[in-house]
Amino acid sequence: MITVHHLENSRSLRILWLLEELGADFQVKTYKRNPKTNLAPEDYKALHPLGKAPVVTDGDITLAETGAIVEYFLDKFPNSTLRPHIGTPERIPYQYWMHASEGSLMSLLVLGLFLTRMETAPPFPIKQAVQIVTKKIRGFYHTPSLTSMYEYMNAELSQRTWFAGATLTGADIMMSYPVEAAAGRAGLDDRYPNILAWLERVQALPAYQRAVETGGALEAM
Ligand SMILES: N[C@@H](CCC(=O)N[C@@H](CS)C(=O)NCC(=O)O)C(=O)O
Repeated sequence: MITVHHLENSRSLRILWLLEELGADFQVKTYKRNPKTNLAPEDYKALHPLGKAPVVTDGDITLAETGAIVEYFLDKFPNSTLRPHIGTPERIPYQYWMHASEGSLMSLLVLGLFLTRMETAPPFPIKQAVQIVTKKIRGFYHTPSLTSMYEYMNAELSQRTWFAGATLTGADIMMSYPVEAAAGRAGLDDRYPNILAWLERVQALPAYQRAVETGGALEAM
């Protein structure tokens, strides 16, 4: 039996959505974040050496890392249309967005989250000094990198309905979490209408809605 160990308000929502799209038979075990630290609870940490969501078990196999889990299930359901065949034009953007989701976009969003925490958390005597540093990091690296990424995504989505082409693929599932996070807290607004229209298409999909019913909607952190 496939078990999705779902951490509330986390990347594991993508796996619930994937399995709904695949029509897989699975069960869900839900875990709450530590209310003080927002980290996964101890019983989640026991599932895998890194203890990061998502973790999925399939019989004796324990899986972690969203992209690897998506590929595992696309191997297990080879007739699904969620992965373009090797050699097709759609395969190139599929692979790019599968990896860019966590590798490029999500890493910028996590950096932004920590910059914001650094700006707001320190006590008065050091707050101003910290803010001078974070402003520099935002100015020379973070804001231009994130803006380029949003512009690139918006341009790509002016040419196609989904990230890899005319049909939904695993790349869209991978991109859903960072796009929702970006729209919630990281300046992804109506300057990028094609991305927002894509997000509306995602949220209208019955399988996505079933995943949200099971796992809860994502909330901005
Ligand atoms: N690149 C990893 C990131 C995993 C990750 O950081 N997951 C977050 C949830 S969105 C987590 O487990 N946070 C709680 C914690 O670090 O304890 C993946 O996509 O699986």
